[in-house]
Amino acid sequence: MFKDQKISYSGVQPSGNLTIGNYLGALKNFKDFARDYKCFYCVVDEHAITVRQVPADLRRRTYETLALYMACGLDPEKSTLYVQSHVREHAELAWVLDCFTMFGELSRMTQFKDKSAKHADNVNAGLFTYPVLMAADILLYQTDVVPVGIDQKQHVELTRDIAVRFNQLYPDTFTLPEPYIAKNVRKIMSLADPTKKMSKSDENVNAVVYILDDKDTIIRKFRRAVTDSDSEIRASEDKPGVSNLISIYGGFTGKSVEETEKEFAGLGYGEFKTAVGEACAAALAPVQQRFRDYMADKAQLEAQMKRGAEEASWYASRTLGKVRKKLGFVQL
Ligand code: ATP
Ligand code: LTN
Repeated sequence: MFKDQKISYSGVQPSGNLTIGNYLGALKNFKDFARDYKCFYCVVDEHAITVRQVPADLRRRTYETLALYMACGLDPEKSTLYVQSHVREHAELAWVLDCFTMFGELSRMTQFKDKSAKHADNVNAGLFTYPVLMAADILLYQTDVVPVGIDQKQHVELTRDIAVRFNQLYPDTFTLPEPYIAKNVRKIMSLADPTKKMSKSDENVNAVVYILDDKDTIIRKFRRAVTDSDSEIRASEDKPGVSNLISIYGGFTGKSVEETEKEFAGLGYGEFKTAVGEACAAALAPVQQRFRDYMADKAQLEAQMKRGAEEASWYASRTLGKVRKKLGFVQL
């Protein structure tokens, strides 16, 4: 589709207020690909409805997520920024790929296991086939690399398996994608329980730092973060609280674990937590300012959505056309 250009593709669900986990694990890295790759970044609203959403909130967050993409430095002139439900090919390819995905494979997905435990009253088929829709997102654009947090690596690997299976039957249909996981930042953990992922759908707002939190709130949340019983600022498996803060500090300042341990050697948790809060607030301030500017012009955001959807549809329809033909669907 793009002869000499590699493709980067990713998506974020408009299922809650975005967190610094989303920022450090995903959004912040998106723009690193913009120079050398053709980039597609999607607001995956169809994925979000696998758990119940309030329609007005879903709508507002869809605008906000698009505005955050731009506030994080993505230029809509260069990257294709769009909303998943505006491009019908996603749902259509997902159905086809459903027929090339095994029940056993989907049963092994840890996100399905976690989410079905969390939403035991609504274990719907969409929650189960969620990774197939994600595979459709990725494969429609002949993607080479998918920048995501480590929790999504399993889904990208499944996407690859589905693509290999399809290509074996119908050669040269899909490019095989690779996940790209940011180096220093693995998984950002909850500030209240550092053995649990920081998640935008966490009910405890103090466990989560949101990208749009103001400076005082950010510092207060970090000061309350759960740490460990001794007072040494050192990363290790038996110190998940401090290790998480070191990882967050590194994500915002670019400092390695060793540099951070050295910088805070001999100092107490109080000082370290304040420094993490300050570094986080300083890095997010310009993002928040740009976000407010973009949100102030809804018509412009809608124009952006429309343009993104038109661009994305053009590419998506080419891949889907190829798939339909290969499968033996009658072309009219
Ligand atoms: P939800 O709570 O609704 O499941 P989420 O917070 O996990 O949502 P997603 O929209 O599913 O967010 O994720 C968007 C991107 O952010 C994905 O690439 C995901 O891997 C990354 N991400 C989410 N949470 C974290 C985290 N705590 N640490 C690192 N990366 C994360
Ligand atoms: N499943 C991802 C969101 C997502 C995505 C994608 C990420 C949907 N489609 C395509 C990368 C590429 C999540 O839950 N974070």
